[in-house]
Amino acid sequence: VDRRDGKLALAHIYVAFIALFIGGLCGLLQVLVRSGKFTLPWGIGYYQVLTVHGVLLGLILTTYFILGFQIAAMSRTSGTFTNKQRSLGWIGFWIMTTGTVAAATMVLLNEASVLYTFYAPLQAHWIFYVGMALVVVGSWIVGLAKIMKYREWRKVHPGESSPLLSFMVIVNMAMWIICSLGVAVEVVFQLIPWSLGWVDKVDVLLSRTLFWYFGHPLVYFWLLPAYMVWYVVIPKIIGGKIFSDALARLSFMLFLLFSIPVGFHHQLTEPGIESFWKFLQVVLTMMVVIPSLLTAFSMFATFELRGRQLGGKGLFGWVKKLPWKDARFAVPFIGMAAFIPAGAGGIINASHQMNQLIHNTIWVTGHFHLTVATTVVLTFFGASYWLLPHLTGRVLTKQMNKLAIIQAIVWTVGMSIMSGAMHIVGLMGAPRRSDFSTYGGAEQATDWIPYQIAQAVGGTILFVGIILILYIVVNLLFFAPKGETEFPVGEVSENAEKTPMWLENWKIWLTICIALILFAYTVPVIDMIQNAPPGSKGYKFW
Ligand code: HAS
Repeated sequence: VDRRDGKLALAHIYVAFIALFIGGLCGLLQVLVRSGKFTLPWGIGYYQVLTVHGVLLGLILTTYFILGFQIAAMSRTSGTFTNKQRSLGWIGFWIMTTGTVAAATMVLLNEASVLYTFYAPLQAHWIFYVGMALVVVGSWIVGLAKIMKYREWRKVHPGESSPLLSFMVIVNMAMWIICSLGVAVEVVFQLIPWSLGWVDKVDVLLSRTLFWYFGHPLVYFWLLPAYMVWYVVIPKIIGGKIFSDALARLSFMLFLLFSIPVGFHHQLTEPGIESFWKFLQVVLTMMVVIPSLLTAFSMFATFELRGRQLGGKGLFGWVKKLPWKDARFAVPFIGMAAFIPAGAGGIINASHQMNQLIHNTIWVTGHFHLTVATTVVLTFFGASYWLLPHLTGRVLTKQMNKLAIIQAIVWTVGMSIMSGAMHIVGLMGAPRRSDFSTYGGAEQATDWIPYQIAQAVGGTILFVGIILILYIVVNLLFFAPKGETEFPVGEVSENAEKTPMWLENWKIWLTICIALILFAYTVPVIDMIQNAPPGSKGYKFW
């Protein structure tokens, strides 16, 4: 990666790890409060801390790390950014960072304790919403730079498939741009006018719908960079080949199609949406499971082929041949393994009837700590072990490699305890997002306490994991020995079929994507606007 592009990528990654530190600290405070054995000092509120935790880890750490990783990936596979493209990247970065500082300041001042989902009826200071809007607009500008780079590559190479990693970056970015339009509309037309007092009321159902139109694809915006590492980088690290370029592209395109028109599976218990539309979106949710199953198949195939090439015999003998001592492989692998129960939990959530049982319980929190906070985050950590030294011109020492594996083990132990306890106690009815550990002295709540203490134990172990990763990151950024580290990019197996060009025909895919969104949302949104509660239609913008 060109040094100037590397600087831009690194700027994003710095912000990501600062967010990890502050957000992680707030996570520790939260599990301690929920254990019922600890009270926050100086009048700090539970929801204030929960908002810092969710916004910094769910929105800031992820978005910054992903944008930084994508810049490096584009530069590595499509060539150095032009000065104009790089300048756009920097403009976007600074707009996002201004927004982040503005929003974070409001949350820290307790003027925006509205949680990371920030839909109505909880209301924040208008500066928080403007800050979040700047984060989104800034990210679009960074995205534009990547799209320009991609178009330039395709112009110079007519009739050729683009480099796989660049293609994946563009699918990831397209998904982000299309879905963040929903939250942008919510913020600009509902939340900002409302928080400024220009309108008295907003339609809460519409606000939640616009948020979840964004909020579900958001989780795949987090997942796809992890899949980029699994599909493209891991085969190279283990000395194997990419199983199939076409399968990888198909799986990414299926994500683009099916990740957006599914927001209602977060609103299955909500009145005001007809059950037909909920059913339709549940069906589409089951469709979005398919590209993950394709990915699982592809990963197993890659591992088995390589293990057997190295002499692994019998049904599972090849497993032993994989490079378990290499943190660049072992750490993301733990993330993959975690995705098996995590994904199964997701399918339970999406099943309309079972959703009645788990909705708004801490089971959901357990689910997303396995998906985003284990599968995705451990893959990002694993990627950092080659990406950071590659960008800083350093090397990961043997000692740091060992520490990285210990870090992943600490994370796995902490997360298994914390997320396991969340899943179990969620089934016992313990609500999420509640600091009322004793639930007004209700008898049922006494059964929850041991699990909440287990969450505190797991959360504390996880915080040790955060200290360890930050130690390794600081080492890789500033102190590790100088040297060359490779940005690993795998080659496609010679046995794979040639990638058909229609997989990169954006006209077809974007048309289907928009048609599915219109099909899933037009009628229910018109219904919502027509049936909006009295007074909430009074704003000038609809
Ligand atoms: Fe989810 C709620 C459904 C995936 C994140 N999800 C959330 C929330 C978050 C989140 C943050 O339908 C909470 C939002 C809030 O604050 O309210 N989720 C699903 C489904 C999937 C799914 C069907 N979620 C994710 C991913 C996330 C994420 C990924 C983040 C990155 N989720 C829901 C639903 C809700 C929900 C409902 C709302 C619940 C409610 O009522 O509030 C699927 O995409 C999952 C498919 C995955 C698989 C697994 C494939 C396995 C692979 C690994 C292979 C392993 C290998 C290694 C090769 C089918 C690819 C081998 C290793 C060995 C050891 C053998």
